[in-house]
Amino acid sequence: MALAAEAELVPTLSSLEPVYGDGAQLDEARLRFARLGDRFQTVHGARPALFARSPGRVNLIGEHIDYEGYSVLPMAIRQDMIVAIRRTDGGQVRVANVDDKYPVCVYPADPDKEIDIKNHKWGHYFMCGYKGVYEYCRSKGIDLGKPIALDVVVDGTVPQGSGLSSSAAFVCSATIAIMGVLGKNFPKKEVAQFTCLSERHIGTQSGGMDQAISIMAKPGFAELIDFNPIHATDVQLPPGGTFVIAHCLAESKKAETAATNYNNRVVECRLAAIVLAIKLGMDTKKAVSSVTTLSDVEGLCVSFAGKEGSSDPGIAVKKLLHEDPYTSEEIEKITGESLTSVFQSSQTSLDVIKAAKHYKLFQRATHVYSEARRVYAFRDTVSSKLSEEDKLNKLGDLMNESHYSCSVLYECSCPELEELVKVCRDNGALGARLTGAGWGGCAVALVKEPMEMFFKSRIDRGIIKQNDLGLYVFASKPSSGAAIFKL
Ligand code: NG1
Ligand code: MG
Repeated sequence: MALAAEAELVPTLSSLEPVYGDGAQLDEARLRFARLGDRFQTVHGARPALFARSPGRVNLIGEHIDYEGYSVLPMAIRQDMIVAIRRTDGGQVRVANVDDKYPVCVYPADPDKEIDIKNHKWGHYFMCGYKGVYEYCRSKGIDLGKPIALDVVVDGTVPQGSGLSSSAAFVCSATIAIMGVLGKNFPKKEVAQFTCLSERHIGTQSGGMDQAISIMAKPGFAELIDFNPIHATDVQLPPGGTFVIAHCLAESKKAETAATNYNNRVVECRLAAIVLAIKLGMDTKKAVSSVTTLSDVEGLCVSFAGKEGSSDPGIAVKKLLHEDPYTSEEIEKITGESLTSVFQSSQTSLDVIKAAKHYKLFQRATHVYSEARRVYAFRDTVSSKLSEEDKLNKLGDLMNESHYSCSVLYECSCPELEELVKVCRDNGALGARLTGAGWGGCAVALVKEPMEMFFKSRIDRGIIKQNDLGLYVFASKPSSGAAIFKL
């Protein structure tokens, strides 16, 4: 069933109902699309040719392991990015926003032009999608002719820098909108794969989770997403639990802090994998040239653990890596190569090395191997024969363990997130954890019933204004994936 779904093309719909249902959400969506169309008329002096929509997501478990090749378990949320678009002959891509806070961004209609990542602008994410469509088509030998000029207006409801993947919702909705204008469609699985590469033009070495769930989500299900190749398996969550998402009010500026935060962890994981491979007997040159992720060396680690009577790759980490941070000199001694030469093909990795003081290989590898196992434990718990009560308790425990690992071993939390996770637990959440990349943004808590008053104490203390509550705290049900609309 899942395979058939992945061979499906991105849906082109003639009404909003399949995505927004037939209740209050539909009325709201109708208004929103109408306003977007009117805004398009005002800004660009014409009606849009079509619309596209792609959702944000909340990751329930499996943090910072997608880029290491491990499966993750997110669900799409109703907050999304909608795009109105039409082809023009002006030679430019003009991207406007319904929110005046975002000034119009104008780019030459040239997919080969690099994105100016040193000078970050909100519209850059649209151009990631633009470049990505051309690159994908080129790789498939599809001739798109002269690059097209576009007029665009977008409207996003995924809060930015919140760990709910506003960026992937933007890149994915841009991508399918452009596909729609070009009259092209491709299997969801392919789109999920190439939009992950597209988003890397912003300078983060992203894994594929956000794009995969945004494109492939199905209403009512969370998805277990596997990589290499991408594959989605439906996961039906226990009906007695609700996932409440809450913002800690610190924004995570991922693109701007990539060198010390996100990309730094990708580099540390690669170094941990190379050092482990060498300690496990792989030829040094081979390790440096062929090992890129911790999943590449899992087999070797498991064989090592086998000698100790275990199947846990974490045993190899414990025995072969030390807890003190590694200096670059020490790593270079092990690998026999300078770090600048190991990472010579990636400017964003070289930026990491320039900024890094040391490398916490033990901690990062321990997080990745243990988090990968928690994802499967979560999935197995959902489908187990446990009572509803026991299931929810176990899922909550796994979420708490995941948060601890993110916070202590991966160091991607922040004081505001720590406080928020504590508030959730103090108010009766069965489990709570940061979600998404971290360093700000949202936490997700598993609660037994929708709790309107869950965050009362924060309102009472003036941390959140009563009127803003809906923006910062909401219960979420799994929403549907990306679609093109010809209304
Ligand atoms: P955010 O910053 O929450 O969109 C990022 C990555 C994911 C994944 C998570 C951490 C992108 C687009 N997304 O998400 O691939 O690695 O962090 O689990 O870079
Ligand atoms: Mg993002």
